[in-house]
Amino acid sequence: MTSYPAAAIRRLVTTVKFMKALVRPPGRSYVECLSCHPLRNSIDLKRAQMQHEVYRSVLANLGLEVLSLPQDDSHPDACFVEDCAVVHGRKALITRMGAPSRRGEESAVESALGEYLVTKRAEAPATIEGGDVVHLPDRLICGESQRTNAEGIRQMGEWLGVKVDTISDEGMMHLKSHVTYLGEDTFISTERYARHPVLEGMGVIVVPRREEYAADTLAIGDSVLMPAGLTESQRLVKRAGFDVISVEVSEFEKCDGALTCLSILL
Ligand code: CIR
Repeated sequence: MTSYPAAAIRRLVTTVKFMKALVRPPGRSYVECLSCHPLRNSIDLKRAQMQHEVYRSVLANLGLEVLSLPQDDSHPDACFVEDCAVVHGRKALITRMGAPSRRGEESAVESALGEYLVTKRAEAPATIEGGDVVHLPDRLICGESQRTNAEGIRQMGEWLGVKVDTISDEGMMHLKSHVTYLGEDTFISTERYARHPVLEGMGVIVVPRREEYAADTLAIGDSVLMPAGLTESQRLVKRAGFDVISVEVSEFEKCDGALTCLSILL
């Protein structure tokens, strides 16, 4: 009989194992994306496309099969595929996005995911976006936010058959801009939710106030993708025992997007 070290077994139950990543490069209209970022008028499309190419190769180097949808020039925000679906196990909820201009992005995502998963669409009056959903192996934490309402959260929990905890705050756009899960029973969070009851009993790395953008991380196995330049937060995550991969996402930050937004893991 093979015996596995305790640390390896622990890692298996505290992280979600992904095989594939669905992505979509930014299209020609990307500079018209929804954004409140002060630098939104300086978005460089070529640079965004290059940064996306590097992102895809990082995922491939981590062993994921990268499924790339054709760009969608009719939806400026379409590269932020995460918002189009929530995957848990072998099921996906195709979302009804809270931002009306983004509705329609989900159709190509639905067809692609339908090859591998059983899908169902969220129905009005639900609104829900994947950027609000933090994935743990045995539960989800969902933001009730500017983009996701209580009915969206209810439909998601019912279809995916998983426990959902909620963080409600109408002042937030997406929960994952504030909290993400690293694995190993550890979150990374801005101060805003670091002491929220749904994180209780778990480790929480709190990012410094000037590095709040570092709270949106993408954990794949033992590796954690983090935005380049936020060195203090990267140091905290390394010190907690994770391998950090630093990724340039300046042109996505200018569209209020971040690392998780650019893929759906399945
Ligand atoms: C939006 O406002 O919808 C896009 N400009 C950014 C979406 C970012 N998505 C995410 O955080 N999951």
